[in-house]
Amino acid sequence: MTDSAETPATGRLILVLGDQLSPAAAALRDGDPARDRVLMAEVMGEATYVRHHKKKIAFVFSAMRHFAAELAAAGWAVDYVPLDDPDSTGTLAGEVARALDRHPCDRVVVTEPGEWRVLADLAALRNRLPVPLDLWEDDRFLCPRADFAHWAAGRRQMRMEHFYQDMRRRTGLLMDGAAPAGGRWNYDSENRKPPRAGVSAPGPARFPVDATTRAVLDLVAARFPDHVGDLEPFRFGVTRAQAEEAFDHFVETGLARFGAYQDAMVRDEPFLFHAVIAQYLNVGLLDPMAVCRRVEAAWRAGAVPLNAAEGFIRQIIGWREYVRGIYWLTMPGYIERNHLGHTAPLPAFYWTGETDMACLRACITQTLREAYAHHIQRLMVTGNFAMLAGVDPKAVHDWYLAVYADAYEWVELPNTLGMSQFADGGLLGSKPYAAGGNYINRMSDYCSGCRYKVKDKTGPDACPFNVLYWDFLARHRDALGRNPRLGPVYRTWDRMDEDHRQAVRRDAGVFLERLHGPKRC
Ligand code: FAD
Ligand code: DLZ
Ligand code: SF4
Repeated sequence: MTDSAETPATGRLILVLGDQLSPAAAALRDGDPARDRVLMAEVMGEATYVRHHKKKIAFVFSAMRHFAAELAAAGWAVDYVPLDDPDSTGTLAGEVARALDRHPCDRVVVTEPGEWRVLADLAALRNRLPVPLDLWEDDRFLCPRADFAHWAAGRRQMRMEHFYQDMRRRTGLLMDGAAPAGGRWNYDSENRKPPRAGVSAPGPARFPVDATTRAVLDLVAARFPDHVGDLEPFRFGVTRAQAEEAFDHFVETGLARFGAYQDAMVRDEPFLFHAVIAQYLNVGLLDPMAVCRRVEAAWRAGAVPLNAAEGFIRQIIGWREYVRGIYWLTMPGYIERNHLGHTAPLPAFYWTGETDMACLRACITQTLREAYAHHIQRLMVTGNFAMLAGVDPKAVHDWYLAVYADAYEWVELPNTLGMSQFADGGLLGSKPYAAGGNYINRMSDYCSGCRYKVKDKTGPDACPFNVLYWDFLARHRDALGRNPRLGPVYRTWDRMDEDHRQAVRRDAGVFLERLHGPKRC
C-alpha cells in the first residue's frame, strides 16, 4: 500500500473508480486536498467479473496508477491499494470499509459508477458504514440521466436521430443559429464508401512502455494468465497528456477520411480511419465535449469536410449519450431481455479466431491482439453472426464486455443486446442489423481470402452468412414478420423458388448443428 501524505484528522474519503480518472469527476472536483483523502483500489472483483482482455486490465491499472501519481503531485493524500496488497478484500466495497478503519473520515463520497452492478454494491455498503456515503451525479456526460428520462417519457419510439438533434441544439455543436451547419442534421449518406484497393491508414498513436506500465504488465501476466487476449505489445496511452496526443494524432491524420470510410473493413487495417479513443473517453482521460469542440474547430478551419466532422460528433453526443440514457432507463431488467428467445452457446472460435470464415477470423484475431475492433466489425461481423446463429444474447454480452479495452456495461450492453442482437425487441433499432455475405463483401475485402464463396447461395461452398440470413428471417417470422421495415425482405423470400428455400433451410440447419455441436465450423 502506498500512502503519499499525512493522514488528515477529519474530512471525506473520496473513492475514485478505475473509470473516473478525471479531476473534473464530480466527487473529486468538489474535494479539498487539504482535508479530504482519495481512495483508489485495484481489486480482483473488478478485474475478474468477466474475463477481461489482458490489455484492458493493464490499461486500467496503469492509467489508475498514473492518475494517482498526478493527484499526489497536486497535493492530494492518496491511499492507493495495489492488486497484490496482501490484506486486500478483493472488492471496492470492502476496500472502502477497510480504508475507514485506517483513516477515520466524516463521510464517503463517490461519483456515481457507470455500471448498475457497482451502484448496487455501493448502495448496499451504505447501510453497513459508520458514516454517510454520498453519490454524486456523473456530470462528465452531456445528458443527465433525469433529462434523458424526461426526453424518453411517453415516447412510443426512442429514435437516436431525434435525440441527437436535441443534443445538437443543447450543446450548440455544429449549429449556425437555430439551423444545423450546412443545412442538414446528418451526412450519413456520404459515409458509406467501400474500401479502396490498397488503402493505407495512419493507425492510432502508440506510446512507449514506462516503468509504471512495465510493472503493471508483469503483474497482469502473472495474475491473469487465463484471461483472453495478447498482453503485449502494449501501446495504449495511459495518461491524460497521452490520450490528448492520441486524439490530436487522429484529428490530424484520420478525421478527414473518418466519415467516408466509417463503415469500411480492410484486412490488415484494423483501425482504418477510426479515432481509437473510446478507451480514453470511457475512463475519463478525454472529455467528450472537448473532443467535439476540437473536431468542429477543424471543420470550421477548413481542415476536414463536414460529413467527417458531423459523423464523428454524432457518435459522441448522439450514440454515446443515447445508449447511456437507455442503459439507466431500463436497468436492471434490460440485461435479461431476449426477444428472439436465442439460447445457443457462443461458438468457441470467438475466443480463438480459429474459423474458416475469413471475415470472422480477421475481426476476432484482431480483437484478441488489439482489444479493439471498429463499430462495423463489431456490429456487422461478430454481432451479426451471433444473432443469425441464435446465440444467447447474455453470452454475446459477456464476450463484448470482456474483449474490448473500451468495454463498460453502460455502453456495451445497449450496443450488444439492443443494437446488435435485437434482444430488446426494437427499443434501440427499428429492425435487426442482420445481413448476408453480400453486405460484408461490399464493405470489406475479406471475401477474396475466404474458403467460402460469397456468390454461392446454397451448397457446400456457400457463404454461411447467406443461408443463415434467410434462415434467421424464416425462423423468426412470428416475431419479425409484421415489422414494416422487413416487409420487402419477406416478400423477396416468399417469391423465391420453394426448392431453393428448402435448400437454404437445410444448409442452415446442417451448419448450425455443426457449429453448436462438438465440431467447429
Ligand atoms: P470511432 O469510430 O472513431 O468513433 C468515435 C467515438 O464515438 C468512439 O470512441 C465512441 O466513444 C463513440 N461511439 C461510436 N459509436 C458508438 C456507439 N454505438 N455507442 C457509443 N459510443 C459510440 N463502445 C464503447 O465505447 N464501449 C463498448 O463496450 C462498446 N461495445 C460495443 C458493442 C457492440 C456490439 C457494438 C456494435 C458497438 C459497441 N461500441 C462500444 C460502440 C463502438 O463500436 C465503439 O465505441 C467504437 O468502435 C470505438 O472505437 P473508436 O474509438 O475508434 O470509435
Ligand atoms: C475495469 C476495471 C478493472 C479491470 N479493474 C478495476 C479496479 O481494480 N478498480 C477499480 O476501481 N475499477 C476497475 N475497473 C473499472 C470498474 O470496473 C468500473 O469503475 C466499474 O465498471 C464502474 O463503472
Ligand atoms: Fe465472411 Fe462469407 Fe465473405 Fe467468407 S464469404 S469472408 S464467410 S462474408
